[in-house]
Formats: sequence, structure tokens, C-alpha cells
Amino acid sequence: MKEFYIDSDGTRLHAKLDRPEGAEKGPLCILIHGFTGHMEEDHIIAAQKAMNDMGISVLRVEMYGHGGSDGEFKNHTLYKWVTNALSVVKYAKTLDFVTDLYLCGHSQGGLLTMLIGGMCPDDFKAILPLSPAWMIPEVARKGSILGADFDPKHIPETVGSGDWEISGDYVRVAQTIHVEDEIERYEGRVFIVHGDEDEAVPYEYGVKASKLYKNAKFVTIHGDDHCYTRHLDEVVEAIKEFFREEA
Ligand code: FER
Repeated sequence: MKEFYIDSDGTRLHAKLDRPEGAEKGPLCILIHGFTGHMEEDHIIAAQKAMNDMGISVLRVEMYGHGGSDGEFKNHTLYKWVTNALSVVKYAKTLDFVTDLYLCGHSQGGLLTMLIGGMCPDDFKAILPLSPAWMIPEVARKGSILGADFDPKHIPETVGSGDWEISGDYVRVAQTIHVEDEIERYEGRVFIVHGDEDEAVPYEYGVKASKLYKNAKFVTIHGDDHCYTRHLDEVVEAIKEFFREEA
């Protein structure tokens, strides 16, 4: 494992690169956590190990305001994350060992994966949004985020639940994003996993995304929640099977 920072217009992004044993040239997957998440969460590590087992190098990166990266959680926005992810893609493309590039993200990182897929459709062999929180722009326009309600036409200075607090700018940015446009722009392979008892991101959004993409594979994790605390082994097996089909 190699630990380092990637520059994103002056923001230092904390990164870890894990390569399969003895790997020379080969594929690389960028892997991104969700809202309030970080790169050491069980489901992120499990995804990383599953990919390493399939011969894929994995670059875990923490976005603005998360983990060991610069920025305050409260001040993060999806535009900052988009800027960060574009910097990471640019960095990954400079690595000599990389053949094919993949992008994977969980939840808000899955939403980010969908946006970047649409923005950089030529850069990825496939994208892997895991339980993608692509309803965030919709709920931001309606005025309810993770149980915190607000007036969507008169956005308050801060929005929060007690466990977390974000600035009104998070909401302002989210309200402008239209994920369907970016789904339409991406014609490559898409692999979506979603637990059908997800308490944070309704399962129906995974189903709907897999139907809207032209070329998606969808795996339901039956009886599982947002972070796959009950059947993480099934997620690992589904990821491995996807890369087996890719090989
Ligand atoms: C929301 C619902 C779910 C939301 C975020 C999530 C920020 C989940 C995000 C994650 O786990 O990354 O309204 O708003």
C-alpha cells in the first residue's frame, strides 16, 4: 500500500493505492466513499480487497471535507467533489502501469461516479455506482435531506440533523444537478449493487438507474442495508463476478 496526497486545485486529497501482489501493468479502479464516509469503512475496504483479488489495482481517495483530506465537512459541496474527482481521474491517467481505468463509489460517491461517468465517458472501461445516492439533487429541490427539513426556495445558512451539519451551499449546489443528463451521456458498462432494505437511499433508485443506463448490470443484495452490514460477502462476490465477466 502506498499512501500519499493528490492535489486538486490546492486541496490536498488523501489517497491510498493498493496493488495486487506482483502486479505490473494492469487495470486501476478509483474508489470513493459516501457522505460522512471515509476510505477505511468496512464496505470500502471489502470492495478494495475484492478488486485486488481480481487483479485490479485500487486507488482509494477521500474527497473534500472527509477523512484525511483538506476542507471542513460542513463546507463540502457536490461541485467540490466533482472538481476533486476530475483531479483524481487526471492523476490516474498519468500512472504508467494503468491499462484500463474504472470508477467506483458508494452512495454520495456513487452519485459522483454517475456524474463523472457522464462527464468523462471516454476515460472508463466501466463505472460501478454502489447504492448510488442519486436522489440527493431531487430531495434537495424538495427540501429534505436525510431527515432534515428546510424551505427549498429559501435555503437556510446551515442544514443538519444533530449528527452532521452542512452549509446552505451544499443544498444550492445539489439543487442544480440533473443526474439523468449524465446517465444519458454514459454509454459504457455500468455495474450497480443495491440492498433492498436500504434505509438511506431507496432501493428503487438503484433499480431505476439500472434501467436508464444503456448497458447496466444490476445486483440486488436481498435483506441488506445501506452499508451492507448483513451480507457484505455477497457484495464482494458480486464485484468479483463483474470483473470475471470483464476479463
Ligand atoms: C440524503 C439521503 C442519503 C443525503 C445523503 C444520503 C446528503 C446518503 C449519502 C451517503 O451515504 O453517501 O438526503 O443527502
